Amino acid sequence: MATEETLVLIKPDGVARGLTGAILARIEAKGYSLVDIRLVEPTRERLAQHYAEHEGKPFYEPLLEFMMSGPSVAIRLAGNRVIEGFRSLAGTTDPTTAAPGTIRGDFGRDWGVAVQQNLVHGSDSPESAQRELGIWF
Ligand code: YYY
Ligand code: MG
Repeated sequence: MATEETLVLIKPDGVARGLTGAILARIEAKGYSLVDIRLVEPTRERLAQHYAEHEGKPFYEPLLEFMMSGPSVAIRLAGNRVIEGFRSLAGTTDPTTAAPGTIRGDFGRDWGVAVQQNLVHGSDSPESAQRELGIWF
């Protein structure tokens, strides 16, 4: 068994829409362990570190503004192959086309909101997970 840790964020839209409990229920139902969890209102500096790979892209500024619009729930999550597994649970980036059964596919709105409002973040590799956990915890 390959136990790993990943960073999960329930983004400001998920918290504001009262979906924290529903999202946590899916994470727990899958059998993952909450190692640490906290409500965070991130600074621009923290977000710039977190989203460094996207600096300069057209969606970068709106993404940071959105991420500063309210608190997020940051989770240190552990489990067997949890990095890939949580990404699968989350669904693809754009909620409009994310598969039913995924967090983004089931809860993501496809009217009048940008792609950035896709409810959750999950680290995409072991290297990203280590880096991002260091930024948020
Ligand atoms: O890892 P994931 O969150 O699925 O997507 P990324 O490509 O890393 O992009 C990070 C974040 O940026 C995404 O969750 C929404 C936002 N975003 C966007 O607003 N518009 C895009 N065209 C691509 C990404
Ligand atoms: Mg990403």
